[in-house]
Amino acid sequence: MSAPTLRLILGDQLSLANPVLVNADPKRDWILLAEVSEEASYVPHNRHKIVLIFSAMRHFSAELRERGFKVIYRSFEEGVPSLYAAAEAGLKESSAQAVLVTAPGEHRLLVDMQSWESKLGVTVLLQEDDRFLASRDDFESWASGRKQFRMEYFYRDMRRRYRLLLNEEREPEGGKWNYDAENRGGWRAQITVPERPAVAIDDITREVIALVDQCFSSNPGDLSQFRLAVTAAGAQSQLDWFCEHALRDFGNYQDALAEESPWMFHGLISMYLNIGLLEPLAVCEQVEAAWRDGHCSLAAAEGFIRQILGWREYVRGIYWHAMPGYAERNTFEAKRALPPWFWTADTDMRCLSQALSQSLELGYAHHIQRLMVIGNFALLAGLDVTEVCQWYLAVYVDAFEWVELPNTLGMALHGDHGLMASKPYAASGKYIQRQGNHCKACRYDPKQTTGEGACPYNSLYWHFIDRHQDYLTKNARMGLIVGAWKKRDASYRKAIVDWGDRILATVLD
Ligand code: FAD
Ligand code: DLZ
Ligand code: SF4
Repeated sequence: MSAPTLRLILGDQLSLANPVLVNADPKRDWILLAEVSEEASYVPHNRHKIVLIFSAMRHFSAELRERGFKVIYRSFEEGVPSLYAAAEAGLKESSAQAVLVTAPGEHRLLVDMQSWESKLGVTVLLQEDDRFLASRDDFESWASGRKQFRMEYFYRDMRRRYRLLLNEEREPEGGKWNYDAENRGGWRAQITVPERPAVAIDDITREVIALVDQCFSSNPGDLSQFRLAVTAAGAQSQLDWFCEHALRDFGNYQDALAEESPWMFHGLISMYLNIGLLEPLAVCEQVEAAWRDGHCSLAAAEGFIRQILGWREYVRGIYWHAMPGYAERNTFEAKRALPPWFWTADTDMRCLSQALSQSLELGYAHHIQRLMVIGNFALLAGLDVTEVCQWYLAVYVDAFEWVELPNTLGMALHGDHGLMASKPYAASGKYIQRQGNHCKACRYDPKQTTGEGACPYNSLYWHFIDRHQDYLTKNARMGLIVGAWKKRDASYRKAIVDWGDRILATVLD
């Protein structure tokens, strides 16, 4: 029998398909999972995220033991400082001769792990994370020779490769690759948002909640509202519920904003995909089957599959393609300090206050809230790119840098000179008014641009266009807007820019 190996499983690698488990010999090898302070505190993670990860790790280790594996589990109370320290102690305890780990999803940890072999004095093997549908090499071959990356073309290749939503001629079902135009409905409370099913909280989760309450008391997150699944079976029930009750309306209201619901008809599955409780291809296949069985429209199924097969894989490709320099990019040299109310949601801007408060309390906001309410505000106000990215990494339960950074720095803040998205997602209050029903109850008026009571998004939008006109003119679509702006009377423009300055000096306190 060859020498035992120590197989380290990280808190976001909790699936039986994890490559380090595939060839593991339960009689010979040791599995290591560790709750460590370095991972739990490199940003002030939302408490929901820490509970989710610790509880899911504890459930997963119990499952591995039931399957006959020898598991070393370090709980947070033991005070292990880092994954390196856990591996070092784990080697002594197990007498293993090598460490095997699936490559982490964050660059900082990958760099750290690359130094382990020389420090530990044993072989440290980093396996490729094959839980994604495009490997890093796949993305590089797709990207090579292209001047511009556009998700749509990547997505079409992925549809062909995985034969999703294709007809017998291997053409897209319904004759179109993309039904985005049918996914942009606004919200006027036309229908009732279905009640989400409760998730049972067992003793393990209860214990973790008590621990996190005590040790992370100043982090965001209201744990009395904890409602996440912590096992693969629990995550699957959430997905089943979504396919039965919400997928049907996901398409129509994908881009909508609602006063009465934080999640509307969204899947609420990103955290499960990201930590290994759900598998992306199986999710896409289940959604395709729901469409084929008549449970939803093609537009709904295509819209949902596009997010997972397209966007999720694309952003991961961009991250590894462009790191480490990516995190330093800042197209607009945005440096204004993040206002303290990003951590309290205490602002009169109704749409923003609601998006911030649910992000802080629940660790969740849907895509349009992240992009067009919070991200758009940060873009227009020129908030510091690094601070904004750190905020996103901290507050969301599904946040890991490989997915958070391209979405925030690239898509929302356009900090990467358009590598990720063809134009900045900048919009005035008019867009938010069209997409939802927040404005009615807001103290600001989305129809006004200047003066007391004018919606701050409006003057800040034109302030952004004005201060970055040289850059924006080079973009075909933004160029038209800059052209129209420049044709306006100088005194008209000055009044709006002055009002924008005033907003920046007052609202951002
Ligand atoms: P649904 O709307 O139901 O979508 C289904 C699934 O598609 C999601 O679960 C997710 O896995 C995937 N998906 C959708 N859009 C994207 C996208 N742009 N990138 C990657 N996957 C996508 N997603 C994260 O998983 N972690 C993050 O840290 C994160 N940060 C974001 C930051 C910003 C500024 C923006 C604009 C988007 C961010 N997203 C992030 C993408 C997206 O907003 C979330 O995946 C989604 O809101 C999760 O909720 P859901 O499961 O209900 O998604
Ligand atoms: C996010 C997180 C947290 C809060 N805690 C742990 C932990 O204690 N142990 C662990 O193995 N992983 C944790 N994680 C997930 C890691 O931060 C994640 O694996 C890396 O960020 C790479 O994606
Ligand atoms: Fe948001 Fe402006 Fe509408 Fe208020 S008026 S909810 S700030 S878009």
